[in-house]
Amino acid sequence: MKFKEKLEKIVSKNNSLLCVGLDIDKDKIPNYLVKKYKDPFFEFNKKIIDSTKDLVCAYKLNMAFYEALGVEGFILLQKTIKHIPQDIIVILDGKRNDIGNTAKKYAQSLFEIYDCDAATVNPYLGFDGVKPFLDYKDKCSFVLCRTSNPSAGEIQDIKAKNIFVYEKVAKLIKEWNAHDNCGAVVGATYPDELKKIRKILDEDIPILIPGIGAQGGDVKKTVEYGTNQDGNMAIIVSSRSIIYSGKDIDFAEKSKNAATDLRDKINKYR
Ligand code: OMP
Repeated sequence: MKFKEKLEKIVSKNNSLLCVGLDIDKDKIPNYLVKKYKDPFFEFNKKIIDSTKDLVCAYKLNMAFYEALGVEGFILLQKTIKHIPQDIIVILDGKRNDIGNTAKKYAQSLFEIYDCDAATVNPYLGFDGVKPFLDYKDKCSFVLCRTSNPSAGEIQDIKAKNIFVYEKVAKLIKEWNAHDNCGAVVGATYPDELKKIRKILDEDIPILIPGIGAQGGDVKKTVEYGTNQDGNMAIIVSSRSIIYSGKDIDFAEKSKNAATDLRDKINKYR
């Protein structure tokens, strides 16, 4: 099944644009898990997935948090992906890229070994670095367009030939979308830029929008500016504010409540 077909199905089934970020952090997971289980990280992810799977359209796993665990992290990544129900989108966030020959190996690892539905991709090297990802026509490559961090403007706000770098990237994403499998990453912390980027992109190009919750992005503006006219094609990410909302035995219940609140708030503005 093609990525966008899968996305539309799960958005409609769970009535949700919410993506929960499974950014596992050994300093933040409840202590009782570490004491009680042999594999506390998997227990954590499993419980979060089981309690939120009816509330999300996607899970995003940022590879940094897994790679920081060493070899065990790779096993955890695979086990976690296998535990996610088949009809929910899995996004692997590695912000990968390199020269074409190397990017091909990154794409192979993400899309074949881990078998994710989508990946985040860095556009800095231009098309030949992005093409190996786009060659996987059933998958989606979300290209960094306007990132959510405080220093984002240092490079992305440079104006060349009268347009900002992030606007140029948005135009390139349109060009790179020949197989209907390219998306944009735009931070919720930059609503004005999000509005401009949605206008540049076709109605049909999905935008992955992190920055809600811990980074303080505005939900109303994110939904109003980031979705298309039907209130779709935006995947709105929150990680820490959902998965670390509880510290004790009831952490999964607390995450479920936080995910429900955010899903409903997003739907209010769709
Ligand atoms: P929280 O701030 O905890 O909700 O996590 C946000 C997640 O989205 C992290 O995995 C970030 O690395 C990721 N992210 C951003 O925060 N900003 C960006 O501009 C891009 C990403 C991303 O590509 O997902």
